[in-house]
Amino acid sequence: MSDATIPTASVPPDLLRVAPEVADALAGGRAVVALESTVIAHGLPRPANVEVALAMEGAVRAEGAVPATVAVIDGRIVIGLDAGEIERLGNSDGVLKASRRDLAPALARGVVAATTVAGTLACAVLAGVRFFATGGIGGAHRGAAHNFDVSADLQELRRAPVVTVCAGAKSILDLPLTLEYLETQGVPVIGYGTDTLPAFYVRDSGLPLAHRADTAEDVAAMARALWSSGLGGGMLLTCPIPAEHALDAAMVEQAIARAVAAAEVEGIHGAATTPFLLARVAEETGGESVAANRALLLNNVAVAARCACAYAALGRAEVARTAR
Ligand code: PSU
Ligand code: MN
Repeated sequence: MSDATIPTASVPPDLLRVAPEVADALAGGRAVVALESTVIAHGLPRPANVEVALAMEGAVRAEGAVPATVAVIDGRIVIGLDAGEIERLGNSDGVLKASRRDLAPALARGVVAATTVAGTLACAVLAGVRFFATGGIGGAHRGAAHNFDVSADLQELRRAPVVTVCAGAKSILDLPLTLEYLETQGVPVIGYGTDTLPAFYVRDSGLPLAHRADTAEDVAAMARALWSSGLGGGMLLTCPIPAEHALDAAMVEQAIARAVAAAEVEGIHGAATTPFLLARVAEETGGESVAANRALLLNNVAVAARCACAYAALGRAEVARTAR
């Protein structure tokens, strides 16, 4: 497979550290799954955040892949945090939320920063990681047609040659507009065992998707087609929350409507918008939303790990073929 990874050797070690286990797996063509850290620092309440982050790593390992949680630690991109670093991110106050635009300043200033979907993708590419799991992506916010609030996640999904696995997006966003934007950018959006876009706590947004995949092997074949053909870029795999953990759609919609109204009253905008809305929705829905969030994250990381393993197996088959 013509799957050249960008050599990390070209990045000075004071800017990038790849955990030895992750580097070994990548060098050996084995499955690695990147995990983001904004969900730890800004997306989930304490103490669930650290527990869930460690459980996600365990779930990746249980499927035979190597987890690589990504963040900026003291001015250095780290691909594969250790448990102490995950606890530090989860329990420190004032951790920066780093999208792509924030990475270089965070590195230069030597700070600790949690990476968003966009930030994590940008960093994962430096190490050659091809699979990434998260909960919900950022997207076009309600009112985006007027306020231009479209997450940099959508640009990075186009740019990074990575399969991102998520549970769709919360309807704190304008989901139809988010899908339009991804279509314009040419990002394949794939339903995993579904024909419609999942909406995070809710299995079905009612919005049809152009493509679906039913197995990890299906996804691996699409990833190979995307990258080995030279088409390039990323792919978004959307997995519905497991049915037993899904929340009532009307209850979620009411909570989100109240959160969006509160953001307007309080004049929240820019990078603060998503963390504000997430915290309000969590308050409004109580512990139920945290349990649902945990369940969908664990489901997504397991799916991502199975897809990464299937893709690694394709690579081994190709090597065996060409060696014959
Ligand atoms: N949506 C969620 N949970 C999250 C996020 C979004 O349901 O934790 C986080 C992700 O890290 C995502 C980021 O990349 O918020 C998007 O922020 P912004 O809209 O400012 O780009
Ligand atoms: Mn924004």
